[in-house]
Amino acid sequence: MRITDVVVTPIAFADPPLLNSTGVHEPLALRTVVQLVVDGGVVGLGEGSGERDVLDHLEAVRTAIVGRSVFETGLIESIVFSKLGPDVSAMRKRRVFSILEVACLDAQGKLLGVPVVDLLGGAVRSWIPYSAYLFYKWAGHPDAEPDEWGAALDPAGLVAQARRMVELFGFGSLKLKGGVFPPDEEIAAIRALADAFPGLPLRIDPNGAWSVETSHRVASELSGVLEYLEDPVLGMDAMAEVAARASMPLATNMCVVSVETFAEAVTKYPVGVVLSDHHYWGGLRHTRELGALCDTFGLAMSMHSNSHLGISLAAMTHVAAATPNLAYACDTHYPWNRHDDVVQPGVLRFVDGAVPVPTGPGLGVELDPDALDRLHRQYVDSGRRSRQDTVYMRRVQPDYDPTLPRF
Ligand code: GKR
Ligand code: MG
Repeated sequence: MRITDVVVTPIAFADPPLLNSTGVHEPLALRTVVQLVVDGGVVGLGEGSGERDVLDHLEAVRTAIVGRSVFETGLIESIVFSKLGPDVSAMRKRRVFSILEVACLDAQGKLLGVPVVDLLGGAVRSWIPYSAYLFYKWAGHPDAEPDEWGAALDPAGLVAQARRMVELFGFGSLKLKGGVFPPDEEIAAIRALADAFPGLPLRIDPNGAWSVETSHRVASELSGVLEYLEDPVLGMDAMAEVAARASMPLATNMCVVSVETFAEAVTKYPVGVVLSDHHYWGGLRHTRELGALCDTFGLAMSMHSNSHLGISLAAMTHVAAATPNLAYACDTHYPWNRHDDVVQPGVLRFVDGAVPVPTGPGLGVELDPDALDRLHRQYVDSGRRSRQDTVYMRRVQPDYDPTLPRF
């Protein structure tokens, strides 16, 4: 059960031109895959951000982790925290540790012959509902053919995108990434979705693109239409001001993002729903603990996502299965990136918008070494080392200003 090697592989995979409040997704998204090699031949898998600093930090802790047992996740966490030193923030350390923790839990499950969810306290549900993650988008990347999804730049385009998402994956709730067009256009889009999909819960997330005043107005116009309103404004105080007058709960993955900010949240109550994300809450066990904290303080839980592949989807599914109050349908970008996955097809599938909790040992997914190689070569050849939505947007619209709030 000793770790004999930590293999870190940065990858780049195809991503459509999805618009958000800071620009647009580039043709390639970056991720890191970690293979934790254990003596006896078991390999634990982890996936996380592909940003340069994460790779550097993994490299910095790699040799200190070799030789430890995969069951010593507490010790590995303290190694990561002490090795990375005081100049690296706790949040950045948690991002690094989470990749290693998932790989350790995958290896533990494989050694014991049990699924990861059993190492987190066992499954309270066996299927995890996800929501359709709708984006305004261009038909294709500049200078490229239109992609399989086509354009979605107005209410009709978003309704068509939602229909395809629901047809392909059966989603039972819809989330719109907003903060792209003036709020009245986005209100019209939500209304069009409500008309086209009566009864389906709806959410909008402008990632802090609105002022407090605009948020009050949108919240009042969409009263009775939204399941929750996610991050309309930036900052805990502004969120609390909007929350005080909104009829629907506010939700966040931007102002309650750590134990430190959680403490502030329970005095200011900026949100009713915390979006967990094991990638930055420090792994699956800390996410499970966040569930207990939310329960204690009367907050509901949902789950945040960023562009990701199947190792992360498996990890998200296991932790959601083990967290009783993670009851809202989780976010996932997976439908946008699924063609380039690094795991073998079959285990991860959507039926009626839900993913069955894998039952095989560990995460229950298997690496596809050819896909990993191909995506790693793509990473090397692309020369891309960080996500730059604003820079990419400026190639098309040179005067694009990402300053928030915009509306
Ligand atoms: O993929 O453009 C995107 C999203 O805006 C993502 O970066 C956010 O982190 O999905 C996320 C969110 O809920 O804020
Ligand atoms: Mg969000």
